[in-house]
This record gives sequence, structure tokens and C-alpha cells, in this order.
Amino acid sequence: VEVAGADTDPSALAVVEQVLRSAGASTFVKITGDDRAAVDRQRGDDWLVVFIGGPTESRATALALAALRVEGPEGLSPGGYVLAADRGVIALSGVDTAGTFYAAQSFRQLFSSGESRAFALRDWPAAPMRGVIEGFYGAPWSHADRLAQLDFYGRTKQNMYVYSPKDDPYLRARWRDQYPPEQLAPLSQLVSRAAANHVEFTYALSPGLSVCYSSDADAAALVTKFRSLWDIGVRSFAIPLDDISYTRWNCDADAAKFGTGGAAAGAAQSFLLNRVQRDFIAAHPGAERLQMVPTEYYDLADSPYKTALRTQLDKAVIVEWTGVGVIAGQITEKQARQAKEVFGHDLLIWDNYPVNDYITERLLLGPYIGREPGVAKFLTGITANPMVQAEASKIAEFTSGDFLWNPDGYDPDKSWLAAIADLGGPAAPALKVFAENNYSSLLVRLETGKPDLDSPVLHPLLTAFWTALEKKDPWDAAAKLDRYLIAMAANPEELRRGMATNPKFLTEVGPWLDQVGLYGQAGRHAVKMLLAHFDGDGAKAWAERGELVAALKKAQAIRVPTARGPRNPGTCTDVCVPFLDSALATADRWFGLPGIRPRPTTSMGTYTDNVPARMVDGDPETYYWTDWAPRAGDTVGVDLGIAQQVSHVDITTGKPSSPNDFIHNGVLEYSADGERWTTVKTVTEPVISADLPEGAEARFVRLRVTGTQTFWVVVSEFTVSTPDS
Ligand code: LTM
Repeated sequence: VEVAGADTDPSALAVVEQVLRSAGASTFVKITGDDRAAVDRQRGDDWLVVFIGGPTESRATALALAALRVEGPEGLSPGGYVLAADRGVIALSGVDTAGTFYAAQSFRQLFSSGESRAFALRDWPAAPMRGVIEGFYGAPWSHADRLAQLDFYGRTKQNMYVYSPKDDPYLRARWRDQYPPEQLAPLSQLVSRAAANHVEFTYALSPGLSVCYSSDADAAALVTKFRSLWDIGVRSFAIPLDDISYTRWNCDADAAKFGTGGAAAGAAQSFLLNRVQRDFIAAHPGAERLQMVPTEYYDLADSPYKTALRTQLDKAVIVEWTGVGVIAGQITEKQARQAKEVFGHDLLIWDNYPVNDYITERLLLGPYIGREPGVAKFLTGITANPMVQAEASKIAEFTSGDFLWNPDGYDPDKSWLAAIADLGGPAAPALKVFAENNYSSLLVRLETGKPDLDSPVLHPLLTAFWTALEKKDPWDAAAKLDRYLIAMAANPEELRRGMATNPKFLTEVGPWLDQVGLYGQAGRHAVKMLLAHFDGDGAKAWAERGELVAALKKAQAIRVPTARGPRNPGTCTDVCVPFLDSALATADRWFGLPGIRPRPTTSMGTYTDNVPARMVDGDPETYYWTDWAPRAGDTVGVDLGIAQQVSHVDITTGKPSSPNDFIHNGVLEYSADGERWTTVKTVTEPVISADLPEGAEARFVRLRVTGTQTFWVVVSEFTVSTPDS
């Protein structure tokens, strides 16, 4: 029996009904109002009576809660709710309609977990704004992707979606143009779907590439565009001004009115935004607070620009901030407090995770980590910027939503498992293996101060295997490792079978999935090869080597399109590739084959397509180019696969057109294990040539930066010689 009020949230009712039907309820009686006699008539052993609706929706639930001796949701923060059950009665009561909807979502979760004891749950969100900003570069999500996302946000109690795809021309390049009707219709559908899921659809217009801040016509164009969105039901608006130049004006009038420099840019942006605030937001009762992304969105340093925003931008406007750095490894409570002071406005974090537009060959499937629970105290909320791959983004989005609801109780690993269960359903075990091998991100664990490993489960299994092999007792460790490699090898088939109902996800991740399978196969051959050699069976070891090379070649021939052209997907790269390289190098030494080419290593990113492989290709015309000026501690070097005798190192850095792009203060060093390093010499010049001490054993050779510099680094060749080469 469903007892609801005339104003009970229809989406909450739909969720409850769906849960009950899928649990086998066959007959429904709906009672609207608090007709107790009608309720009593239905009571009986086979009936479950569900009261739905908070104080603003249904009087009957309040009476039911009183009978259950459970306090109502009054006084909870927006979105809060009470969910209680005892002896055939369940009551769902939100402090507002969103709260009742969230009560229904928790009812769904508890019901599917088989919970049957009497209980009373009082629950509310820590952060008022919780959600996702579609704010990445690259192919925008499809309409179907967005509809699915909005349902997902509702299910995971997130209440914000910001529509801000960088490559939608109507948002940036052609921001003044009105949408043609055929483009407005799908937006209108998104707005309705968002409302049904208690998600605020925020429309974000980015005029910064061409706007004239002082122009009446441009202010009017902004308002006209916003009004067309208002007319289809949008009530929340944003003006992102990230990734634009603020030292170059788009019109002379701005130079004349505001002058030049950061302070002028802050004044100009405030001028325009204050007009929109006054002429549009304040003039439309029911409009949510305007949001903006400043051009300096990525740091805490005060500046003339920030001072201008702080002092001139209307306080009603919410300012966004990405943390310290565009991709903030960690965001601390202290930083959030400072950010609120330096920006002088209410803050919303634009969190660049799991976005992969800067590293399109990777999927970032690990949990949301590195944010101190206390940040929520200083913020209105967080919106996570996702990957181009909408379905695959749900893993990280689930966890960021979880953090925002209850940061103090947030456990990234538990949340991640719940995310895998939610997306994978019965295929969760296979999805787990897949995600475990696409776990990389730049976020940094609060507990360890380090990023998570690319393949956190495989890595310790490999380490244990090498150690056991060295100790000449490899069998147990090999068996454990092989069990996992079997799961990897079977992953493409298992996941494709298990998640056949989500073809979009499978299409998104196809190349990475194939690669997990091939690395699993290659890994198994590597283990068999090493064991065969250990057993003295050279013929078998040789055969396995062949299979290993074949699988590795296939894995490395896979390509995904990226902004920098086709690239090999980055599955398990930091773990699988070094393992397979080391296994091959070990075997090739036994077989007396020339060693494999050294693998380049770097901590400094890649500028455009000048990939690290170019510094070990033997061609002095090609070069690796870092993506930034190094900081102390940054490194560039080679991994030889296994420790071996090394006699000499030659490194050529800088190039004729950028002669200063070399390491100005650094050291050349080598290591057999990657942990203990020996310094060969200090480095201050672009061309480096050094003899290593006799008998030096190295697997890794690198240049380490010891002082800050403003120049980037070019390395055209990094050559290491062995005594017999
Ligand atoms: O982060 C912001 C505010 N802007 C852009 C995003 O659009 C982009 O997705 C991320 C990651 O590359 N970086 C940005 O600077």
C-alpha cells in the first residue's frame, strides 16, 4: 500500500514503485491523503504499507513517523531525509521533495541489500552542490549519454549538472548565436530529465574568446541567449572565463575603458558579469545564483586580477576554482579556506578528475582521492569534470558524489567497490579487473602522499614473483600471479558478455579492454618463460618467448584516436610494460640475444607529439620535449629492463631553435633497483658524456633536476653503453 500526499514527489513515488515491483509486489493500492481508515483496511500480514512524502508533501507520513516514534526531517539541511521501517510499515520523509527522492534512493539500496530489520535513518548531504561539469575538450557527450548521466546523478544523490562542453560551438566560438529549434529541443529534454532527477541543469556560456566586456550589444547578446534557455526551463547559469587570454582585448573599447593588465581584466569581467547579474539573474525570480570561472582558476596567489574580482564582482556570484594546479593532486582544508579569502566569494570547486582530455590515451578509473573532508566546510560544493567516455566516467563520479554527501565517512576504496558493483552489476568482478588495470590518475592519496599505482593489484603480485624467483622458490608466487593474469587474459570476453546490456560502455573502452586481455596473455607467457628457464627447459622458454613477443606486439599495435594523433592506449603501462620488458631482457641475456632497446622514463609530461620514445630512437634529429619547465626532483632517463653492467652515458639535450631547453642544474645518476641511486656527476651543460665507475650495475640511468628553471627540456638522444657494446 502506498500512502502519499497530492504533492508527493512523483520521481520518489516512481522509484519506490519500481523497487517494490522488482521485489515481486504484485498488487498496489494507492491512498492519497491521510485516510487512516483506508490504510487500516489494507493492513494485514501480506501487506507492506509505504508512506511517502515529507512535511511539505504528505501529512500521512508525519503521522506514521509519530507512530513509529521517529522524529521527522524538519531542520535537516536541504536534501535531508528520514527513512524508517518497522513491522510492515515504511516511511520516507524528506525535508524537501529532493529529500524524499533521496529517501527513495536509499530505500532502493537497502531493499536490494536485503535489509529487513527495523531501522530509522536520518541522512543529509554535507555539500549543497554535488555533481558533474561536462567541461572537457574533445567530442562532447551524446544526448543519450547525457540522459543516462542525469538518471545516474539522481540515483547517486548528486544534484548538479553543468552543461559546458568546450567543443560545443554555441557555447564558445559562436556564443552569440541562438540555437536553432532542432538543437534547443534536446536541451529542453535534458532540462526536464534533470528536474525529474532533482538535478539542477546549469547552462554555462563561455564568451571569452571574442567578447567585448564593455559593449552593450554583447551584454544584451548574453542575456538574450540566457533568456532562450530560461524559456525551456533552465534556472541556473554560469559564465566560464577559463582558458582565454586576459592580456589581449577583443575590442579597442575595452582597452580604453579598463586599461591593461590583470587588474583591468578583473574589472572588465566584473563589469560584464555584474550586468548579467543585475539585468538577468536578479530580474528573474526563481533563478539560481550565477556561477563564473575566473581566468586565474588554478592557484591561491593573490594578484591584481583576483583583487579586482574580489572587490568588484557582485557577491551573489559563485566563483569556481580547480584547487592548486589545473589537476589538483590534493585539496586541503587550509587551501579551501585560503581560496575563499583570496577570491572573496562563495566557491565551487571545478575538480579536474576523472577528466582525461590532457591524456586521452588513458582511462582514469580509480576512485576520487586526495580531498580533505574539511574542504566541504568552505565550499558550496564540487563539480567533477569527467572523461570523454561518459559511461566509464561513472566509476569516478560515483565516488566523488559519495565524498560530497558524507566526506567524513568517505572511504575511497569501499566507495570504489560500490561504484564497480553499481556499474557492473553481475559483471562487477570482471569490471573490477578491468578498472584495476586502468587506475592511473594524478590525484594523490591523503594517507600516503603518493598517487595510486596504475595497476595496484598486479604490481605487488609481480614484485612478489620477482623476489621469489631470486630466492629460487618461485612456484607459489607464480601461481598467485598467474591466477590474476588468467583473469586479465579472459577480461575482454568476460566483460563483453557480462556487460552486454551496456553496449555504450563496451564501445568506449574497447581498445583498453583488448589491451588488458593481451597484457594478461603476454604476462602469462612471460611467467611460463621464466619458470621454464628456471627449470632448465630452454626449448619451452624459447617457445614461450615467441608467444610473449607476439602478444606484446599486438597489445602495442592497438591505437586510440587522441588530440595528438593515434596513440597506443595506456592500460597498465607503468606496471605491465616494465614487467614484460624486464622478463624479455632477462631471457635475452640467457639466450645471448642483444638486449632490448632501453625504455624512456620521464616525470615531465610530453609537449605535443615529441614523445619520450624519440630520445632512444637513435635519430639525433628527433627529440623528446617536456611539457613544462622542470621543478627540483623532476627526472628524465631510461630503464634498461634489468640491472646490468653499464660503462658510459651520452646525453644530448637542447636543440638549435631552443638552445636553452636543457637541464641547467641537475645530476646524472644510476640505480640497480630504482630506490638507491649513485650520483655520477653534476650537470649544467646541454651535452653530457660520462664514464661510469668500473663494475657499475644499473637498470635505471637518469638526469635529476636539482634547481628550478624557466626553460623546458629537450632530449634528442639518451644513450647508455655496456662494456661489451
Ligand atoms: O579546468 C578548467 C577550468 N578548464 C580546462 C578544462 O576545460 C579541461 O578539461 C581541464 C583538463 O584538461 N583543464 C582546463 O584548464
